[in-house]
Amino acid sequence: MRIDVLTIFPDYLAPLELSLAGKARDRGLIDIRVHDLRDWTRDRHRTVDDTPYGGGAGMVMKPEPWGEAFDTLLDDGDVEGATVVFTTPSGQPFTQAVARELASKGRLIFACGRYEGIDQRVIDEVSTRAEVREISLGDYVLNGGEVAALAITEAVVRLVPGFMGNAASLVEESHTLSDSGASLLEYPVYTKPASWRDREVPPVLLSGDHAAIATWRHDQAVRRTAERRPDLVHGSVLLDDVQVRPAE
Ligand code: 6GU
Repeated sequence: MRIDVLTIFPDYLAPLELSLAGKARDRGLIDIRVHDLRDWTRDRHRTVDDTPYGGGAGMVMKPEPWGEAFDTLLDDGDVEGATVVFTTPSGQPFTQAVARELASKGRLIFACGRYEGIDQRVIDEVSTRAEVREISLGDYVLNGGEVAALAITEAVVRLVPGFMGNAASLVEESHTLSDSGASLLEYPVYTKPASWRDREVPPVLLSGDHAAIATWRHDQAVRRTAERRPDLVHGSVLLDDVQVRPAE
C-alpha cells in the first residue's frame, strides 16, 4: 500500500517513521511519503491561507497549492485505486469499519486541513479525479487534521494483510464484530502474578475450564459495553439471569 500525506506540518507525521507503521514500511508492506504543502506555493512567503469570502473568523486554506499538489500526486502514474482522505471535523466519524474499507485500497492520500478548512472547490475538483472521503476522528476539535491522519494511518496499516504477526489478536480485540454481529468492548485482562497487592486474578481464569473462561469473558465484555458504550448495545441483554441494560 502506498500512503501520501499532504500537510503544512510534516514534522507532525514523524511518528509514522517509528511505531507500527515504521515496521510495515521496513518490511516493504507500505510506502509512506510525507509532503510539505508549502512546496507547491509560488510566492515568497509560501502562503497557504487567506480570509474567508462572506466574512467570519479565521482563515481558509487557499485552493492553488492543494490543486498543484494533487496534480503532482494524482499524475505520478501510481494512482490506480487512489482514495483521497480529507481529515476534517465535519467529516464522517472514523470507525473500525472505515479502517477496514481503507485497508483494502491500494493507495491513500491524506490531505490535512488546518485553520477553518480547505476551500470547498479543492474537495469538489479532486472528487472528479479520485475517490474522496471526508473523515473526522470524533466529536471534538483539534487544531488540524495531522493527528487524525496519524491515527487513521495506524488503524489502517495494522489491517494490511501480512502486517500483524499474530492474526488471532486482530480478531479478538475491541470493536471487532462478534459472531452475532454486535460490536463489544474487550473484556478485562490479567497476567502473572496471580495475587498482586492483595488483588486476586478472577479464579475462573486459573481454572483451566476453557468454556467457563469464554463465558466469563463474554459476560464481562457485555457488562463493560452496556456501562461505557450504551450506544453499542441494542436493547437490554440477558446475562446469568440478570438483565443488563445500557446506561441512560
Ligand atoms: Cl480530522 N480535524 C480537526 N481539525 N479536528 C478534528 C478532527 C479532524 N477530527 C476530530 N476533530
